[in-house]
Amino acid sequence: MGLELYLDLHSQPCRAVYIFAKKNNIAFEFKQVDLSAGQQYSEDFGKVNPLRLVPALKDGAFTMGESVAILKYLACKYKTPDHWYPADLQRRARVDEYLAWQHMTVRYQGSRIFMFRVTPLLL
Ligand SMILES: N[C@@H](CCC(=O)N[C@@H](CS)C(=O)NCC(=O)O)C(=O)O
Repeated sequence: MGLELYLDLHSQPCRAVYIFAKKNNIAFEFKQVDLSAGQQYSEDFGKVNPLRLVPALKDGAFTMGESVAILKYLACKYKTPDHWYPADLQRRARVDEYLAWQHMTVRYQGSRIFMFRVTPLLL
């Protein structure tokens, strides 16, 4: 069984994983999880990510969630070009620093803008 990525492209961390895999020509099966239809609560998806969040990954019997951890897994497993996740400790630490920082800053604030400014326009 090959690599499967469980995604809903309305989700920012899903888009990050999707773009990274595509950009690096990583072959995967796209498993759509429609959050608006509540598919994250299906029994099958619960076996992939018990936290019921996307993105999630299945690689053979191995499953995991969390976009940042998935990105690092893909970078290491598929040996993507060095600039993505450098072998050099300090250059890698810079990437890790950004990945740790973005959760509560760019992503969090971006989600709030979407929730409070964009969503009302769609209602
Ligand atoms: N820290 C997680 C966040 C994952 C997350 O919050 N995913 C949202 C979509 S952006 C989700 O699956 N929500 C489903 C729900 O809340 O029911 C990551 O980076 O992967």
